[in-house]
Amino acid sequence: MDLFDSPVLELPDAELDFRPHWLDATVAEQWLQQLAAETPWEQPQLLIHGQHFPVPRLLAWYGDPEASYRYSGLIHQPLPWTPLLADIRARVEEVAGQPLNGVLLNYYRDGNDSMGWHSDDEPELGRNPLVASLNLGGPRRFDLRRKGSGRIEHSLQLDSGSLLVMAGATQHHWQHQVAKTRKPVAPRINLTFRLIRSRP
Ligand SMILES: O=C(O)CCC(=O)C(=O)O
Ligand SMILES: [Mn+2]
Repeated sequence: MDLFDSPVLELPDAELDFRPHWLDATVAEQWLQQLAAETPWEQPQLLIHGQHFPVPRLLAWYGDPEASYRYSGLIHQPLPWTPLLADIRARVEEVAGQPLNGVLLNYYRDGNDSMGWHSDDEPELGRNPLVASLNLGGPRRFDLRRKGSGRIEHSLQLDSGSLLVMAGATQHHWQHQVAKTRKPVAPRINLTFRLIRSRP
């Protein structure tokens, strides 16, 4: 059966496949601990109106040698795949049904860490990017809004072990965010696997 034959989530102009219990909870916890400990986390500065602000989370970019990627305004060369990340990539590729040559790791240390509204529509991802997003650790809310609209149209709770695949025209029409929260939340690592088709 094709990945998107029976999407759980029906939003117009989007292709979303959400698998809340994709990964066993014990494995998710093991991967979280290992990735938190072995990743060379960075916190790049963003330049906004001439002022520097640290990105409100920690990041790392891994991938095949050709998969350089631009985020936070900077071009990042990929770190080489670790055995664990290579294993996770192989499993995620089976669901995605296509190769994925890079992964962005986002580490949300607590509810104060966040990711602002954006679409994953960088030119190097090609026309209709597939982004496969694996969640480990504390649950966070993932909001979706139409481009150009200020109203949240749909929210998902991304629990540990869940996998969200966005494909097709999703990034043309929709933006997503992970907002800050005052609720106490456990540390969370999100891995977004991508296919970089050309150099940025
Ligand atoms: O942390 C998340 O669930 C979202 C991550 C994301 O949107 C991204 O890396 O582009
Ligand atoms: Mn994104």
